[in-house]
Amino acid sequence: PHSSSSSALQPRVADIRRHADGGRLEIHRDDRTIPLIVSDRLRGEQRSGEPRERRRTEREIEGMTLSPWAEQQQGQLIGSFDEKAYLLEKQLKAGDDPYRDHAFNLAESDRLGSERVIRDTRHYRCASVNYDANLPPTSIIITFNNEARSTLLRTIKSVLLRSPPSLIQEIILIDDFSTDPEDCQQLSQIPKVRCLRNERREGLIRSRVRGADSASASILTFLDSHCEVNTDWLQPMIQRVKEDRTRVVSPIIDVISLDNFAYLAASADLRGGFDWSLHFKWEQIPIEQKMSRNDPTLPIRTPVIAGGIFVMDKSWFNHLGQYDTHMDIWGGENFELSFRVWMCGGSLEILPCSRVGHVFRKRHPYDFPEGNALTYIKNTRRAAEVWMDEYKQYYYSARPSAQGKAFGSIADRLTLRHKLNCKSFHWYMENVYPELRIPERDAVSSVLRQGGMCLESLGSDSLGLAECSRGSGAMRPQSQRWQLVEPLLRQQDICLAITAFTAGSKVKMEPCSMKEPRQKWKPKGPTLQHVVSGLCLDSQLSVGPPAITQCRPQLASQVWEPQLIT
Ligand code: LR7
Ligand code: MN
Repeated sequence: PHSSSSSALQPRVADIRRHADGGRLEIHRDDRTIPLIVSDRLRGEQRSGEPRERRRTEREIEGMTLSPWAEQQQGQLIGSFDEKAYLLEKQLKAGDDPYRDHAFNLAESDRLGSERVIRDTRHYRCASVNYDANLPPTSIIITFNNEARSTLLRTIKSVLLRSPPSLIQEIILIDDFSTDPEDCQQLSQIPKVRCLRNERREGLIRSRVRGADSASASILTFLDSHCEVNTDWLQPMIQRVKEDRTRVVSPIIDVISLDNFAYLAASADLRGGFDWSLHFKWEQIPIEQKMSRNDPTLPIRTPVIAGGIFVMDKSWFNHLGQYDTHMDIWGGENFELSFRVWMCGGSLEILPCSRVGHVFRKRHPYDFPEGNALTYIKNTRRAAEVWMDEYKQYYYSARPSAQGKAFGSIADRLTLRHKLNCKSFHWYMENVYPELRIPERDAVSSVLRQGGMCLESLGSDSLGLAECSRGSGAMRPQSQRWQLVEPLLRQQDICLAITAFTAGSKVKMEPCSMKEPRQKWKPKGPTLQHVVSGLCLDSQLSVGPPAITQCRPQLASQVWEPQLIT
């Protein structure tokens, strides 16, 4: 039922697999933007340490999720707001594709109503953790662009119903120039809810900054517009931030099915990670940390946060420079914030006793004025240029198309980094994310020798043979260092490519792409064969520049001897 347009985080494979031991049901997707799900039916078995009488029945679970405040204050919480009228004003018409406008099943969301019982997905030991009685209140900030009325309302009501009222100072909605201003306006009839509408589309980053600037509480809580908070979600986060304002904390993000809106428990031992293309993914916490975790209620350190759902002290948010407001629409701001928090003296944690559900989608239902890919590149490029120091080269080799794309001025952000006296990305790699592998260390470099001569790149277009340099190790000039990472013959992020598929065609260097057939090589005996044309790399020493010709391994000009650089 989904349209085929894809998001930057579009999952490519989703396959559901039951573990051999029958213990767990997990969804594996190769991009891992949706957390692993622990099947409800089998959760009891996983809690074998729990005494029998501690296991809750469904009825008890229901009793717990409808909090005491909800029961006492049902009326006051919503005030004069006419929920039924609000939802009825916008209904799917018979025959409409329920996925079209929001990339989730709107019919199912509408059918559910604004309040429902959800399973308390926390570890049972969370129920007996104590929090300070006098925790400070928070301003909830929700930005949205054309969110469905039923999901937006459910987000707000879950906050009002499942949080101690004294902790909710206000709920600030930022309507990011949605088509219908009434969506937001009408909701401000609900007590504590305020609505700010952007005069033009700003994107979630500038919208959140606007919300934060107008917040009156000293603690900020950010939520996406299609969430459902779970039992006691707020206290653990406010407690940690109250104890130390430099902590930036997130809940475990549970999964709300985009098809049937089932609320599914996410695995409790995941943290946020990424690859060099700055693609977010959930990953298992490192095994040593997992083994030393004997209290499942303790925080989990995370290298990055998913981005949408977190709590942060307002003065710390401002001190650290809020967000990079030159980032547009969606994407990348979670890396920028995460690097900044860690490198400038703070920390990021996931709190397992806090759970918030989120509808994970497969595509963006809204448009990107500059296009989805360009926007993601602009935003991540800004994050890489400001924060990643020399490690940004790995970003560019993983995302060659980012080179040469506009990203605006970063002078202000560099000044900020300097002023805050932040640590280096090298420090971040060593202390926060040592598990992230560095590509260069994995690919060994070698020279490609022909007698005393070596293959050399001379600028982007021309290649040639030159006397092999005497320098050793790091002193060896870059122009003679090659990494044979099949099928690519790389020099960092540029790769050897043929210019045409016919014999006699010259070779050149260009940005690497695993998908480019002109860049595919394989060693064949002493020669280097271009995979698709079947022709071999020939130095053509006396005839002209290096080219591809008919393979003849007995020809000295086709024999390449890789020699490791040590
Ligand atoms: O132009 C826009 N203006 C907006 O106000 C575009 C979006 N938005 C709103 C939108 O209505 C929603 O409330 O911004 C919020 C996030 O947009 P989504 O829900 O389309 O994004 P997502 O859930 O795919 O995005 C995750 O990554 C984003 C990177 O920029 C943001 O950080 C999101 O907040 C973040 N969501 C989460 O972290 C929830 C868990 C998902 C994961 C992983
Ligand atoms: Mn979202």
